[in-house]
Amino acid sequence: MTTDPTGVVTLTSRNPADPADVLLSIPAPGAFAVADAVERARTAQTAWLRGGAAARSAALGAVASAFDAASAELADLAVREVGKPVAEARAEVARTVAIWRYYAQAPYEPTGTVHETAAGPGLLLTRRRPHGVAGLITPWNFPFAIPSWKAAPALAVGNSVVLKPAPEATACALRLAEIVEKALPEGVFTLLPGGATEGGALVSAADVVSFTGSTFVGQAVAARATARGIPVQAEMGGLNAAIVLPDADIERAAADITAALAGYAGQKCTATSRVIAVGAALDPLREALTEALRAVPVGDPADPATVCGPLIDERARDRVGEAWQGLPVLAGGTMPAGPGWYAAPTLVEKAAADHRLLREEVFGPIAALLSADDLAEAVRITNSVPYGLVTSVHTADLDTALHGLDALDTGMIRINAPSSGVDFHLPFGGAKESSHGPREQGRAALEFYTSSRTYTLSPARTT
Ligand code: UN1
Repeated sequence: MTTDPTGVVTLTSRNPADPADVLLSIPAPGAFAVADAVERARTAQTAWLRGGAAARSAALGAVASAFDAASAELADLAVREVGKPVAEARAEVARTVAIWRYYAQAPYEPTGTVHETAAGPGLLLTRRRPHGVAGLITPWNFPFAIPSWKAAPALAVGNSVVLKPAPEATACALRLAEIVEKALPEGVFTLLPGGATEGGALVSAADVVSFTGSTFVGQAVAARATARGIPVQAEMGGLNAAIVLPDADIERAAADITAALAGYAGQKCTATSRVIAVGAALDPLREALTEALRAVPVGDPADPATVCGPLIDERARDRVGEAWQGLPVLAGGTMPAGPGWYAAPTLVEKAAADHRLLREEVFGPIAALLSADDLAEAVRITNSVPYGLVTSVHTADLDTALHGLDALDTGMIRINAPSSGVDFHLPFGGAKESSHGPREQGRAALEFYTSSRTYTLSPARTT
């Protein structure tokens, strides 16, 4: 984003693998446009809700089919605009189709409960109702899936939606909006591209807010929405650990960790950035992980073999380079030549507990190898950071999985699986600075986008 001397803000989106390739350059619409869009969305919402469950279900199903039909083209657009390796981009579009299909059934879900009165004749009911206009603020790293897993449940239960995507993913968002708008009545879904100004205006006008992005911005969004008294959820950073026990299949653990560290250049809040080897796991894991990371195909995201593509921009690439300074590098520690902002998947060791790498999210393909004497110490290390999103644990012991991890302060635990790549039909979220407010995804999202109303029904005549 750039601002000219007259104050006009321009949104520019570039190909991270070839920064000379500009996808678009458009003026930001400004705060008034957001307020207008929310007003129009509020008018459209009433008819959308009254239109009934069948109409909403059919519309969401039509969105799913349209995404399916456009999947190859959408994956190529994500490759070009946000540098997602094409294999992952295709998987993201497939996930997007499944998300819309899943929520297309949600309008038929029960919306409440029936209760006996405490005393006397009558009936007590609860019924969940939509909030009105859902304001969604989404990041660039899942340009189709994240807007979809927020918009689809919001729409299913009868809200209208105004979406403000990250500037880096504006072209993907415009294409997504084209698909979604076509299947819905006018004004029910509106895309408003923009930056902080538009995002702030949306939080000031919407009836419910869902945000995914940095902790810094997410906390400001949560504070502003809370001050207005509207429901808000914010999915923010992670500093996720992989705990490897000596009984684990070390080769398999190394493969899972490599996928979670290097896939899409570590640009996921669920990526692994700390690897904690317990006891005798340290030496074989160091060897297996170093070898696996050195073998990761790095390069052009359009190549189907690529696992680790470019970082989103130069600043993001440089942040990775700064993170390994002064530490022994086991794998990576280089910046392959461009065009494009590349950093090789990197593993470092001997980072002191207060090292930046162990305090702040780098959002790149880098992790620190740490060691613990036993599982209890590994859990303490895992919990020692301000974040608590997801932990992967690699072990053959079911008791460890079911009983040994109770003290972990993370919202998601994945046994013998990479920390990234979560399922959309279950609640998603974490502890501490990773998440604010209720969980998103799955059925939890249907609750978040509604509030419960209690009805007391007493008979008109008591005879
Ligand atoms: C995943 O790991 O499949 O922004 C999803 C993010 C997360 C989503 C991760 N909210 O990276």
